[in-house]
Amino acid sequence: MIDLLLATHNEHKITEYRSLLAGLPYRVASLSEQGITMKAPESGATFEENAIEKARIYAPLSRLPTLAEDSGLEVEALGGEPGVLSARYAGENASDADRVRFLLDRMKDIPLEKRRARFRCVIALIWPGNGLEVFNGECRGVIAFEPRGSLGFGYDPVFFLPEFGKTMAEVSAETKNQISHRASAVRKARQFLERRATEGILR
Ligand code: ITT
Repeated sequence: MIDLLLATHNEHKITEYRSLLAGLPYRVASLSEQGITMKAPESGATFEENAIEKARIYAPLSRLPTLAEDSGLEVEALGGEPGVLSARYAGENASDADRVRFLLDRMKDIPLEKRRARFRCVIALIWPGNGLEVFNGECRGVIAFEPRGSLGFGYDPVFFLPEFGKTMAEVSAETKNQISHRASAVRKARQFLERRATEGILR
């Protein structure tokens, strides 16, 4: 098994990645296990810039192969907001519930047919001294008028999935890990991760 730093301070992301990376020859190490407490500034204008920034900051601190990600929600009728500001949309110390309420308030006059949205996830992978790879995933849905469900995290309770007739917070973790933006990005990264593991073992 090869150690892979999962460079996030978000416990929910860690739980999801542990499932999504299962079956690959990696042992997931968290920032807290590595004693890394610093928080990347996330100064980029895009998910990709932020994911790369996080990977470039955390990889040298750990000296491990590093997976960083930036993710968030884009609402069509809000011109792509909250986007890269998803985690900070309702202020720095707001809770998930505060962010959901803030979003619903901003969207209170927007009719159902204009509530299309997507979750996006960009993964940046760095192998120390060995370049950078980026993988994108997305998941499409509709912003509900009220929160429903208690699974998942973040904006899941208002992210309605028409094909399931449920919000992302009402489908099981297993289902979320098949259809989410994160699952889609990991699926694309899988081959690369497998190849790198084989090269590492042969070296
Ligand atoms: P790290 O930077 O340490 O990874 P973070 O929570 O700050 O943790 P981001 O900057 O990538 O992560 O912000 C992502 C935000 O987007 C997250 O806090 C949620 O509000 C939202 N989000 C991302 N993925 C989500 C998901 O699967 N379900 C619901 N909301 C999600």
